[in-house]
Amino acid sequence: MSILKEIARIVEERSGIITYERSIYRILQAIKMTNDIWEIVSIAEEPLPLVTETINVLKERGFVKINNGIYLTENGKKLLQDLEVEDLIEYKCKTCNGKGIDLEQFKNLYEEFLEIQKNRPEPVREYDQGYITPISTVARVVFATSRGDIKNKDVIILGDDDLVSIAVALTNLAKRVVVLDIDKRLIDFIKNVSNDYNLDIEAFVFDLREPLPDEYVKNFDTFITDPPETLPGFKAFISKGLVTLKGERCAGYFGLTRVESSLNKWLEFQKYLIESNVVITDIIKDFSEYVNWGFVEETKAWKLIPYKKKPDTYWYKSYLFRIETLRGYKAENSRISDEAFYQDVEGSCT
Ligand code: N4P
Repeated sequence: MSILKEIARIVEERSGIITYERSIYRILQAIKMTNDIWEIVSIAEEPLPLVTETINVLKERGFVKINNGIYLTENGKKLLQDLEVEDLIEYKCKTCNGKGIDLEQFKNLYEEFLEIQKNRPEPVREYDQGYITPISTVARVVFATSRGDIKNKDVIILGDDDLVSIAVALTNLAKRVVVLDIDKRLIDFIKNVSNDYNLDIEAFVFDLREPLPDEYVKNFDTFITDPPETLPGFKAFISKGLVTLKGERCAGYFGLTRVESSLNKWLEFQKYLIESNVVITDIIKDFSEYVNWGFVEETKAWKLIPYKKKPDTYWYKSYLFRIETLRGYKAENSRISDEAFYQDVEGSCT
């Protein structure tokens, strides 16, 4: 059996996550490029528990050693040579940082948003919060604008530690901006900003596991959200998003990571969209970068990493998805049980 296959089998057995030879290969590529565990997870694009388990096996076999970083041993270097492991170079556009949009015309909006968000509530573990950088929030809104989903539209944001509602309102383009979040601190913050800047944002405390009240049903053109990445969490947020939409050819936006979701889980998410008669129109890699959250030492990720050091780069990123409803699409407005809502075997950041 090839060494990649052998390691993949052991990692799959121990982690409970489907592991491919390519998963192991990608982790070796990442180790070749950096010694930092968080960067390795980011480059490898495999779930963090799969990456840390792979590093355990590589260590047991004498391919790596841990010394406040991950280092290849002589045997490890030889393994990489034998497998002809190559660097992964991204050739990303330096102007837009891969987001694919030009923010030039939105400089003032960005400056204003940057100022406003300075005393925002910090993320809490209870709700698996973790917000994206201000530039990512503004880019999300500009991207949605470029797709025709903001101007003269009724827009709803489901869960908003990213403060997307504020950025949408600052464009002055939307007809209506509504935001729902479980966290009263966020709703109070958004309401205060809305009053101070005359933004007319309608903000309410709401737990998205509950069925949506009538006033939110079939009343919006566009929804924007960033779901927890368990199947129940994803379904709760996306189904509620779909429920808010007026009808056919309305749009939804959400983010998905590779840190907390394998491609097999992505497939489950995509199956759910297909079953709902909803189509994906856009996927943009690493569109959103997350500001490192204060409670990292309380997370499963912290327990799993082979040496304890806080991240010092934006290593946790999400792909931006845009979806559209098609004829006969289905949207369920049911109560979701809170079993495994925030974390499954692949998750680790809460
Ligand atoms: C997780 C953040 N707990 C980071 C640390 N997740 C939700 C945050 C909403 N902004 C990210 C989920 C991405 N789909």
